[in-house]
Amino acid sequence: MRNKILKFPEGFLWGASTSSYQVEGGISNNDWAVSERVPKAGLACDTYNRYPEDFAIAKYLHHNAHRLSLEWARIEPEKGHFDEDALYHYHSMLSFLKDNGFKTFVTLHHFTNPVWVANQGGWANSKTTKDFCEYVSKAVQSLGQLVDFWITVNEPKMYAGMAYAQGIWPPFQKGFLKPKKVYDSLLTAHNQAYDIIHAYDPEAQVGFSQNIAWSEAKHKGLDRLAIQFADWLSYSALDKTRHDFIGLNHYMYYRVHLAFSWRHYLNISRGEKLTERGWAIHPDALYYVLMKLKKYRKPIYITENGIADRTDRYRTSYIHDYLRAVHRAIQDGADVRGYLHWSLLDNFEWEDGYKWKFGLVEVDFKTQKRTIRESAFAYSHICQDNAIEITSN
Ligand code: GCO
Repeated sequence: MRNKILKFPEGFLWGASTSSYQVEGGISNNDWAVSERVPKAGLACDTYNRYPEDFAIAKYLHHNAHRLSLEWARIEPEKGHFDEDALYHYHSMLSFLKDNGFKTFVTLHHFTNPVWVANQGGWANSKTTKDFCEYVSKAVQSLGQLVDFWITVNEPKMYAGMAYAQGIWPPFQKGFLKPKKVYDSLLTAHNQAYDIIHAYDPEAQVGFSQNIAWSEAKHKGLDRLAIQFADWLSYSALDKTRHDFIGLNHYMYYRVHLAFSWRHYLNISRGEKLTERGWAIHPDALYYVLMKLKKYRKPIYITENGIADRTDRYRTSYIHDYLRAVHRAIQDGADVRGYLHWSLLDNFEWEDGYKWKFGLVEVDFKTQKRTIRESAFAYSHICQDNAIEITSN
């Protein structure tokens, strides 16, 4: 047995991903914070105040890129009223990252909306797209010089599904046609934001993050049709948008089997290793998705990939195995230029509150103490070496 080093391309970006409501704390005026039907993030990781500590940890762990999101509700607490203090605060956060040599990925919409947006009907109201664009203009003018990569919207498909089809996220609607309308509005908003950002800086790098799973049919026929439909939802969005890069969030592998009871229409194959969250661990899935994304001839950044693993028993091998799939995809022609692990810190996991532990760094939510997990050190070596080491026979 020998050890083999698999090098990543020169300049590959390594880091972690976060989002404002999940880590910042102290946000009281978005649609999640005012709802009684979902858990509240409360103080979260208090990253809004503790960012120097958190970013210093990321630097210590040899990350050279970081993804965060701006909270629209902080920047524009009332329609047309922009909070200069909030913009100044984000300016300080991003300057801190830039001064420490990080490439910055900044998301403009990561699932949450200001209360005033929710009150006017959220993304089901076409006016919201125009309002979003005004917020984008302001953000770009104030922060543009500190941003290397703009991610306009995070997982538009997921957001439309959870908020307007499954009714699990605000505004808790279970519509049939609305989800598609909301999805399309988010993609329109993306395209308009793309133009706004490019008018400000023609060289800007703008994309959005799409969650794409890899699914296999248990049987031909209906199972395969279901997959084709799901894939069409994911990939057609890339056909009808303008983007300088593709942001890929990848977690899922499904073995699809349509059953008669529609509540259990989807089955994940047994025998798979599942994470605590119940998601299948299947690194080849990432390889196959990357192979499908090749045809767009755009740089690809993995803007999320990670595992809920409270005990940290599986995270190191998870990262290693998924990166091996990424490396193989690069060898086979996929233009992957960066990997941002979800997430830097344990954080607020939406409808499940603080149940899942996705962090490279453990957070004690009572004391706000950070403890770097073993897997974070293993990942740190990869970041530093720009390579993974494998054992081969
Ligand atoms: C998503 C989001 C993140 C989640 C992560 C883990 O994919 O839902 O972008 O906000 O926290 O995926 O569940």
